[in-house]
Amino acid sequence: MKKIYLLMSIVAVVLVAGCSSDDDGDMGVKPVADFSYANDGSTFTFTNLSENGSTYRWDFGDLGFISNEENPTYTYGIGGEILVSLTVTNELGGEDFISKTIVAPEIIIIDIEIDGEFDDWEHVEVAAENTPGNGSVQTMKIWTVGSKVNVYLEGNTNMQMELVDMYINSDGDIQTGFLHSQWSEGSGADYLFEGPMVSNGWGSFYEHTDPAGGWGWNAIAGSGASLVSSGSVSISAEKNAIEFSIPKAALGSLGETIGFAFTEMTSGWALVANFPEANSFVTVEL
Ligand SMILES: [Ca+2]
Ligand SMILES: [Ca+2]
Repeated sequence: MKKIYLLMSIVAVVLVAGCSSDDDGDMGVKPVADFSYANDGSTFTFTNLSENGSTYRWDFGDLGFISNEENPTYTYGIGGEILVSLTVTNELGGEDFISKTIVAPEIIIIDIEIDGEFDDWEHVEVAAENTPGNGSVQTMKIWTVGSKVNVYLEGNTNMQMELVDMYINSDGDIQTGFLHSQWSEGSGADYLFEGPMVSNGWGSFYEHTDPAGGWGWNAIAGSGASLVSSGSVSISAEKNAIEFSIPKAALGSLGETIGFAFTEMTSGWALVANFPEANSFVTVEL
């Protein structure tokens, strides 16, 4: 028995010596993995700080996306804490590995539905506001991604939208269309919607016709139904809100921006208020 133990011990010593010899000699100088990163929104630029490496393998931590570039740039489709790993290998197969946790911005998906629920507007930025307490409409948001122009209006309880003249500068040019004195620093309304701001009311879109910028409009037959609206909804004791959409296809040849202004009236055509109180249309990019 003693002989067997002795033999096993000698084999073990030889094996350990053999492994040690491979690490030091055959794998070359051991690489050291390291990296830094910077981001612009969801796009991250990774800077490789590794030493003694010749090939690199990045695992971006979002299931399945890898890169062998030395200094990759990667745009995440997810947000939150993500574990990024880099494996560095030298020419002889020696390798090192490092992981770092990055934080990608939350991905916000905006999907507007005209349903009288207004949570879908939470992440859309405000396009225009009145001085608190003035007028009827007080806040406007516009979302133009997709095939429709979606609009959210929030107002005090004066905002009923029983009757509205909604002016739209759809070609982005404030010199073309109706030049409205109320918004003297920029109007150029190529379209007008006149009627109650409810879906399928008697309202209609009108196309501007007077080349001199005066009050000249042609009704577009059957166009009122293309305005899809929630109607004015009470959201608190002091506030009403409304959301509506207009198909982009209903607004002729669009420019790079679109501008809006409103004159709200009672059902008896008495003025309630104009929006915005600024003297040019509320304008956003398309
Ligand atoms: Ca909604
Ligand atoms: Ca215009």
